[in-house]
Amino acid sequence: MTILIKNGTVVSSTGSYSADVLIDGETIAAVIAPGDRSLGDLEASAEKVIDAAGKYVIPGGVDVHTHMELPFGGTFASDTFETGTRAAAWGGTTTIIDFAVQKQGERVQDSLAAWHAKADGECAIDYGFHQIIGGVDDESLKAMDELVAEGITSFKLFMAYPGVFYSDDGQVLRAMQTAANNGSTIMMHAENGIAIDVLVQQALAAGNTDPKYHGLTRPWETEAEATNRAIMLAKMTGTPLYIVHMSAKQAVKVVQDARDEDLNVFGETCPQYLYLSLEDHLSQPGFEGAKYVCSTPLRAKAEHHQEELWRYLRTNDLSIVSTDHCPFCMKEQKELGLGNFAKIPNGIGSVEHRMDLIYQGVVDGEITLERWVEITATTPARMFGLYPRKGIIAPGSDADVVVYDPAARTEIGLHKKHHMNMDHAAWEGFDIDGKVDTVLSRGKVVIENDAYTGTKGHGQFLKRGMNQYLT
Ligand code: DUC
Ligand code: ZN
Ligand code: ZN
Repeated sequence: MTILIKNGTVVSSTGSYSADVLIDGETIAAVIAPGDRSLGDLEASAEKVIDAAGKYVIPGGVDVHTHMELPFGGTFASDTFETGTRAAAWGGTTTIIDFAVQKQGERVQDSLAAWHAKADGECAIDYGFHQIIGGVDDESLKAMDELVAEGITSFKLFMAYPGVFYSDDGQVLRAMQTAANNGSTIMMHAENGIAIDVLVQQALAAGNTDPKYHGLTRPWETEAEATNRAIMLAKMTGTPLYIVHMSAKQAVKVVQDARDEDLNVFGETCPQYLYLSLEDHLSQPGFEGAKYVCSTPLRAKAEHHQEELWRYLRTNDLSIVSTDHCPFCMKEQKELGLGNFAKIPNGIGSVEHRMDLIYQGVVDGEITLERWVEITATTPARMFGLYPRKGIIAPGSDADVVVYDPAARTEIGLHKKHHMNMDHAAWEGFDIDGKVDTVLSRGKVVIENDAYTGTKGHGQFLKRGMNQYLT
């Protein structure tokens, strides 16, 4: 099918310009200047014409941090690959990278096969995998080399969650040495889990069981310390290091210092850390704060982390905004932690809202239009070996395209209106100046006229190349 998107403003990470976009089958065939004499013929021959007058035409969002069906705390994240990728499409995200999870004693290859079994044939949009290594040993290290050949080029380790996903410093070092050798990127959940566990036990012993104590027992020092330790270990090995879901300004300062030393260290943050806080959300009365339990935790508004995170997005010390989408229902899931905050499953659902929430940063003057595209699509694609197939509107790239209407509004909060498999909305009350109008995934219209027109199984598995930012 040929589709012409005409009269729009194409936005890339480097500039915005008036152009028409011609799609032939699954890829972009041409980006055409207005007034080009061939346009009339192309319009006449296109099987479908989308008028994007007054709207932005951007590459589909690339969310490199999601957890569909993640096993956590005795339950599973409530979105399946089917429901989660459909919700992503509604929000203008056309690629996700999810995390396959290997636990101690399990073969890495088996865990990857289990993730393929969950996702293959289910997704509305394209998807790839990172691999979590929860049990670093000789066998799993060897498997890392094998996975690189299968297009899994990034591995996540945890300095938190002792007894579950945790790796000690020696294990981290060995995994980093392996990554340095095979060219892959280490992703790090940087929190000092050993110290956190002591604070958690002390809080519970003192009778402090409410959700807000989740945040109070994970102070910013635990994030900054682990971030520094991860960077030092990475420096010893020469591996590229990507710190996930950063929320503390002091931790990002450590990343900034490493980047100023020309180290291949990269920082990611998420919408929840840019908008939600310990005081206004995690400390809500009763058990309401459970909706906002995630790790790293929401930080104190009074300490001005949010303003600093936006600033670090401008200076590129934070390079990417992903979601860490990890939804749990209140009923029977978050409720597992009634009377004990440590048992509340960690995670917030946002995969549908990321593009809108970060566009609000453009409206608010925090970032430029081009930076919005860069941190939500272009850089994620380059960081994780998908560029220029994803992350840009250019001839030859996949026709993953979003027509975004800056004149419309999105009431993202209402839980009956969103499409994630949750019984509540963590973003209740958030209204955005902008709206996803039309979404194409590899040339197929998946969202149009406020309706989902995609299909389960359209999304393909993406074998990824290497990080393209390495010096
Ligand atoms: N943090 C979360 O909030 N959820 C899943 C795992 C994690 O690291
Ligand atoms: Zn994490
Ligand atoms: Zn995560």
